[in-house]
Amino acid sequence: MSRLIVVSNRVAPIVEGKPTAGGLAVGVFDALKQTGGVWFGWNGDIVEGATSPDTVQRELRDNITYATVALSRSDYDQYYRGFSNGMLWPVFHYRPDLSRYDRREYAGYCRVNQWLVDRLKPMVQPDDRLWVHDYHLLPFARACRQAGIRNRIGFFLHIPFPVEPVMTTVPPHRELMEAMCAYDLVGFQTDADRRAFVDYVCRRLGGVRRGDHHIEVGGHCIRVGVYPIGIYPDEIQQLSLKHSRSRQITNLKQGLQQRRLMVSVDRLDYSKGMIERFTAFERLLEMTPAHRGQVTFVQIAPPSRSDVEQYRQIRRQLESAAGRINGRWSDLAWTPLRYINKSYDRSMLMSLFRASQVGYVTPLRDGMNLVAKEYVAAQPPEDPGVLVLSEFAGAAEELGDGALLVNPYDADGMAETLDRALTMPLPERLDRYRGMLARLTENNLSRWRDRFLDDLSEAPATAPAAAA
Ligand code: GDG
Repeated sequence: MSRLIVVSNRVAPIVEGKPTAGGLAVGVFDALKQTGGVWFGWNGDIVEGATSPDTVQRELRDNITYATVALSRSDYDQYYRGFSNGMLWPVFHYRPDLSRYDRREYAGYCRVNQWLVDRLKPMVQPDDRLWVHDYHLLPFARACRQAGIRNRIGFFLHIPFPVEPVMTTVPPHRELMEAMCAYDLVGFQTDADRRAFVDYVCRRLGGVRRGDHHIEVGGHCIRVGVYPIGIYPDEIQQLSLKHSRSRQITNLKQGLQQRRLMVSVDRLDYSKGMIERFTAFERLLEMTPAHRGQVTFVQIAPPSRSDVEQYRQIRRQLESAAGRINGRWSDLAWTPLRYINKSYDRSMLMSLFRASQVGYVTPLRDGMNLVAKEYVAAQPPEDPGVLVLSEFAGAAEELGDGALLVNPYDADGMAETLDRALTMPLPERLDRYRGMLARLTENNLSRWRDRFLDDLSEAPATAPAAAA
């Protein structure tokens, strides 16, 4: 089997047996462990100055070479904080109103992509396959081709891909899309994302569909596919048992005194719909007096990207909403909302999911949302909780039959659905849980990886002349 080179914005070496943070890291690690290879990207270090140091640090562990670079402050500001997170992230989550375009940042984004390719090039062998991840690296393949790298290169987008009228709010949209067409395989989380990409390429770049899976554009044939990222349900179930009898979970249960528990876990991000979620929880208390004093909602939201203004803003809004709701509804014996701004050990989170009656996962837009999948997998099989899930999460395509789907913009509708979730009888909960678990088991993380890599091996190879 040919060697695999994974490229992602951030590389964080994984130590087997230790709990890790999330889907991308686990999936990539697993793929690399099987095939051996290189994981290349930024190590998270920022050095003062205008230019990033050219040194590539290498570390071999578990058959994987972690090859990482540091970024200069100005590259970090332009490529990562500026264009990736200040422009692409909001637009791809359908929030152009929150985006901010700066030509210098875009130039920095392209420059860092090219610079990363130059650092990687000496490590690439003729048979290697390259698997590039996420919105930070849309022009990576084009830069590879310009540097003479002819290997098969696949790209997977972890976040949504916006429809054409939204995509076109990114000023250099055409250039970015042309650059994306240098990949041999482009993969998305959902069919809606795939369709949006294909529509743009066919309508604006003169692409022509070739069967169900290919588009021909500019003399190059790209394979396009849908690969919903998964989890390992058995592993989550094991993790969820680990802390079930720990002091923290026992104390939490005692403190609840038979009250029902609703849980949400999200990076603190405006795309996750936390304000709307708080509002709907308050509507529940207004509309259904029977729940007052009887339900506690725990929102865990570890801060993220706090050097981007929009993230500081959403944090202030959430603090104020949480204070207002608790001020209005708490009494001496009950605090309705516990809003916690810190991160927890992964197995603690899974035990918390297991201890709760409702998983409340309502992003305004999300590529997939692994929390929704983890919530289901962590449930006690004989007495599972209910998943309330936004119809705008990629996970709704797979879990729509078992979860209670909501529109996060409809506070009254969400409040009614919460009431239904909190009072759902056991047979219906069992039925929904079993259906969802079967789906998660079938579409697990290995399947995501294997389908992507199989399709990459079958994608039409880049012809040297056409690619330059
Ligand atoms: C992007 C896309 C797509 C959260 N808090 C803690 C913690 N987490 C873990 C969760 C989950 C992961 O982080 C978050 O994954 P999500 O999928 O929910 O969201 P994003 O971070 O936005 O991820 C998303 C994903 O990529 C994969 O393709 O699904 O749509 O936006 O695993 O459990 N983990 C620990 N402590 C925390 O406090 N240990």
